[in-house]
Amino acid sequence: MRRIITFGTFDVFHVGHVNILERAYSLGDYLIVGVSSDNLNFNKKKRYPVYNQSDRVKIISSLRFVNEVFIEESLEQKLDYIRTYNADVLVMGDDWTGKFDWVKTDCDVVYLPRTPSISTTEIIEIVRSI
Ligand code: C2G
Repeated sequence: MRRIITFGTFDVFHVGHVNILERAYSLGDYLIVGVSSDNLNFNKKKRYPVYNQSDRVKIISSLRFVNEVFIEESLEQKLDYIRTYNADVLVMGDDWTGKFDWVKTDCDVVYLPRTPSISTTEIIEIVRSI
């Protein structure tokens, strides 16, 4: 059994998120998703996500190709999470290419192409301008 792990904020959930999670699952048999905490986002971007972490976890948990969900408290703990969840493969979008190669000691790392022309930031801008 091949266990896949991936991470993200998944704020204002959209089809780009569905695509990466669906493709991540298709690389193995069991998909574990680390949803970044509200505080992690605030520290990184100086704003809180539109959807709070419990709502984001609820949305991700409801997907049929997601088997397990946890809150990612820190970007630096990738390796601890990979070990805790016994992951064989780390999947990230290609906006992160090269950034997590340091965990290759413990698992495979695959960067998948992002879905073009959609992002949370863009959706927020569109809704703002309506
Ligand atoms: N994504 C995608 N296509 C898009 C938008 C996003 O494939 N059009 C992917 C991203 O590459 C990422 C995942 O969806 O793999 C989640 O994206 P974000 O919510 O933006 O998460 P991010 O801020 O990249 O993750 O440890 C990583 C952190 O949790 C932050």
